[in-house]
Amino acid sequence: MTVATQWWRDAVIYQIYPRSFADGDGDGIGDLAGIRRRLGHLADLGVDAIWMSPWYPSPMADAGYDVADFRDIDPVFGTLAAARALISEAHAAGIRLIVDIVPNHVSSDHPWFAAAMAAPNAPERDYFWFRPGEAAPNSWRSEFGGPAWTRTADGDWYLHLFTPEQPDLNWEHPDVRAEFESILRFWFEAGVDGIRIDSAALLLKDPALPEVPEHGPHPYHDLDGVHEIYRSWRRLADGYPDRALIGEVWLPDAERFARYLRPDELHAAFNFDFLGCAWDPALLRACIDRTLHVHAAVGAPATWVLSNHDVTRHVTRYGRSDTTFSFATKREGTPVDLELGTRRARAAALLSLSLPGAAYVYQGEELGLWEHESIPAGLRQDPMWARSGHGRDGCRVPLPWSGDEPPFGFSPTEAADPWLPQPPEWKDLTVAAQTGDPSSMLELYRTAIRLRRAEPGLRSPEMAWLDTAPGALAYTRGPGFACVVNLSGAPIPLPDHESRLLASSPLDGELLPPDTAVWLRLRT
Ligand code: TEU
Repeated sequence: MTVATQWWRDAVIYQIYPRSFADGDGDGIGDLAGIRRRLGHLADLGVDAIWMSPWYPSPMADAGYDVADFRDIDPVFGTLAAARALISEAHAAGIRLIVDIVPNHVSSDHPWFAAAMAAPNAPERDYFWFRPGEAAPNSWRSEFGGPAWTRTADGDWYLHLFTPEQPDLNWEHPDVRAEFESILRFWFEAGVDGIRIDSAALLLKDPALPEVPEHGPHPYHDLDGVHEIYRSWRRLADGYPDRALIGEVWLPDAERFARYLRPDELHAAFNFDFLGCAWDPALLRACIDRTLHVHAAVGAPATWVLSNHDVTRHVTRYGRSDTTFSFATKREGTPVDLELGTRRARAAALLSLSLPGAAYVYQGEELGLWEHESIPAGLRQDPMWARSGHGRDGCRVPLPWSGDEPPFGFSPTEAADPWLPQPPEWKDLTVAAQTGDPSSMLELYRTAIRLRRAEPGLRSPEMAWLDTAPGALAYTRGPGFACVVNLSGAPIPLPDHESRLLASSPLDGELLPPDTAVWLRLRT
């Protein structure tokens, strides 16, 4: 893999949330042994790369996004030797591997924070945001709810934009910068193909620690100086062949978002604009245009993301009357039509897999899993739930592989219960139940990903809108391929075509029914 392919520009990248993919040792928690055993599923699906959510030693206050040691693997997941074996087995199967780096904060169990807490004058306090005072330095709020400051026994306060077990690092300190460059090198030398950068826009804080103003510059979100950090990471990544830096950048302003993708910064970033967009033809079209426009301006590939481990699964989102996503309005437990949501999710798969750029698949979306919204409060694990009453556990439920009842092949027989309960209804959504069923979500994804590689149009960087019925989206990719998505309430005619390649639901004669997408080969 030494040829420069810029593989990240059009890859299908599958997100593994390791706690919930497959359990190899029977403790009810997914692990590397489980992933290695199930690599065949990803090869059958045809994905180009895996993004591994954090697998490092962690007290798991935020499911591994609280990292105690960036150069090892948590024993619950396995060992560094198992991680190296997974990287080479994935490569042997033609699948690249991306690790998740969390630079905004570390675990309160990290040696730096332990040293900082050991004495009020410890030099390690400068690696974090410690401040003296009777009251907290300001009223910043944690992203998960509650104050962003916690007081130590000696009276100082420290900043944590997430849980108190995730103290924020001080990126003004040169040791912090040097440490993360060393961590990047460690993983690049271990052979990983890319880095997903957690909370990438949050790293720098205004040292004056002002209140968050209603208008005007934000004191910790998207500060201009953050770009210098990513420029230095890019210089580092460019020292290795074909490695990608992919940012988790949540920014409503598309122009500010694109700054992270300038030619000397990150290679790609997650498209949360698309993820949060309503199932609405005008809004989706505007989102796609905006995405392509801002990415083209900086020469970066677009990404298409429908779900991840933080957001309501899109089968559920698309089955509600309001189909948008935002953390503030999760609408957990409000009415949902899963049949409609599934139908739309199938169409959305053909949409996102046929737009120019890279497509991300969150584990379980290829099975059509929905958000598990009735997990009893006592079994919830997400700190966001404890702090705000909105939780992310419902999208993190262990995958169903086979069988008629939990744990659905997630764990070996005679194992502990899965760490989150699986809905019994998922017996119809297991990999085994869907395999070979041409009407299943899994076979739709398998076929679509295979065609994405095989159809010359889908490999073309070109995309052009086609005139179509109101309420529908239609576009060509290169001269020979078109996708039509009907988001209106009535069937619509298809454009002139040579053959039908794939449809998300059965067609009605020559008509495309509502909430259906079709891939067409055009006469050239
Ligand atoms: O999520 C980051 C995240 O949730 C923030 O970006 C936040 O929502 C945003 O700034 C709101 O404007 C990542 C991980 O994906 C998540 O699982 C972790 O809990 C979190 O970071 C902390 O590491």
